[in-house]
Amino acid sequence: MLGCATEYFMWETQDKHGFFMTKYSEPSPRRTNNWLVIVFFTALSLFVQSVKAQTGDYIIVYRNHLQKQNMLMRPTFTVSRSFNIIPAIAARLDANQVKQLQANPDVEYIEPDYKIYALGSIDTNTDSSSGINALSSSQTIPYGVTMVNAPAVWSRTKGAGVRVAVMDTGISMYHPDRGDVVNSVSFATDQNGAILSVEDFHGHGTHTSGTIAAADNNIGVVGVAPQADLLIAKVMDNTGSGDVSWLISGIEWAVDNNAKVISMSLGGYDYSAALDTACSNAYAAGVILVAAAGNDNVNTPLYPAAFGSVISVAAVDQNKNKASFSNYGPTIDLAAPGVSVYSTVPVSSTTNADAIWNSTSHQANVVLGTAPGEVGGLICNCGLATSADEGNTCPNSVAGNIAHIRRGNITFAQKVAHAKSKGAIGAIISNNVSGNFNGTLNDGNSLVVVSISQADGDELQTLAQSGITGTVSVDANNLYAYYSGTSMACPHVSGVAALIFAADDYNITPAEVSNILFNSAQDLGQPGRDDIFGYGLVDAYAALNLEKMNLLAVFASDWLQACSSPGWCDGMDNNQSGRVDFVDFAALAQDW
Ligand SMILES: [Ca+2]
Ligand SMILES: [Ca+2]
Repeated sequence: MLGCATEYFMWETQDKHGFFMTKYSEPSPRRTNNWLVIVFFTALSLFVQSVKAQTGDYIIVYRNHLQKQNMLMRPTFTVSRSFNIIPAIAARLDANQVKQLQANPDVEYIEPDYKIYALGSIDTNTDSSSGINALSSSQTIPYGVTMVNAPAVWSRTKGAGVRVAVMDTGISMYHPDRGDVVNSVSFATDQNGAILSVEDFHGHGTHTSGTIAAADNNIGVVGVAPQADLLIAKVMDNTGSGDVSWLISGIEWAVDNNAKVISMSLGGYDYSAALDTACSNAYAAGVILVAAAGNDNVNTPLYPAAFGSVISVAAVDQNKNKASFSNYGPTIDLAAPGVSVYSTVPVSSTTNADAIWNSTSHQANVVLGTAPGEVGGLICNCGLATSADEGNTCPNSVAGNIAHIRRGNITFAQKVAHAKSKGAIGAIISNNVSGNFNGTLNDGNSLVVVSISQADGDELQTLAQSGITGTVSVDANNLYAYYSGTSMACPHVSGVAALIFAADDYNITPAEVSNILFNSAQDLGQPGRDDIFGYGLVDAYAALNLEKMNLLAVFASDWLQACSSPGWCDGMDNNQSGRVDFVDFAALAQDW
């Protein structure tokens, strides 16, 4: 919901852009302002009441950074996370600690560390058997990318140089159609507090990232802004949920890494004042924030989408009708395709894997985090691949060949990292107990890696001693899938925002980008802004045209200003009006 913030910045925009913005702007900011104030205070009183002292995870917001720093120098509890974007920390507190902090005059407020959720999932109504082979098919443009008119502007820009930060479940680092990831980080932890890898074992983050920036090559799909630079922040775990504190860390990291767009296909119904402030501060720092409106077909604000500093995106289907699940209401800003959206997904545990030697297929399972593909060569025994002794080290001959590794002692990721360091192109991990198993490379890996049973491993161990060749494969047929949700609508808007930033040759502000997005959207449903589609369907082509007009308006006003100085525009009164005016400018601008 970009309401009050838009209005505040609108005055600047009008000054700068003159008639263009005033002509197109039609916000109803008073109503949304009041609404926001009511929500804010209702939520404030709710959480003040709800923080009854009990052990749990909290966000503690100090009155300023100095007071937070003072506390950090002599903490009375374990701090799990400290923020710079807001003067706050996250911590697990018991009842007494909560009471003490609530009475501390340095503390502005304490709120529970609420949960956030991924807002999209595999569309089971769509035939997944139409999955294309990433490595052999030609590239298709998903319907949503076409519906938002992205291909119509690709001759002008594909988003190059603009950093889009994706707050999600991570990304499949070794997807062959992955966009350009310039930096990545994980703020998600497991139940023991250990940081999870950025590798996406859920699928949601790889899917939303693909809609923004899947590579424009000759395979798979293509994103809205295929040359945008992706910043990947893992703020949800491999079940698709996370904590508000993880998201605040992700937003802070995105701002620190010069993101222009933050894409948030996630949310929850609990109002977090800390997250609200973090989003406002990111917006003030020059970042445009986009989020999914929610999938419950209700008129209920979902956060972060409903914050004043965030663009809330509802979902439409292939016919531009409201998606049956899409939330609605006064906080909706824009609509975008969110039903049966085709995009990239990681190799899943149900993907076909194979290990072949002696011309025989042996039962093999995918080791999650593997690269897809097929590799062949000599199979070399690496023992446990711990590099502790010669028997547990890959031989140099593994370079360009396949490592056979026994399970045990260290993680699969460590084993495969060792094999990779010796030049292996694939790996087979055999069980150390009876039967087959499913493993996960918790940091992802670029090798093709499968697992086999202990019995097959014993056979392979013996054969490899005297030299044997084989192949290892992980199917590349299921690297794309149809998902539905407002999570799928959100990245279409994020991608178009990136295209606007990339097309702009002056320092455009987030407020100007949102104005352009709203005023260029295709109106749907009731005329004008409405509670189902907001300002309408996001439209890259119309947005870039409007951006160009705004640019001309800025030049025109600067130019006319300069012409008021004596001697500056002598001889430019082409229409003989007695002064240099807009008509003269328009004639001049025709040649630009
Ligand atoms: Ca592609
Ligand atoms: Ca409308």
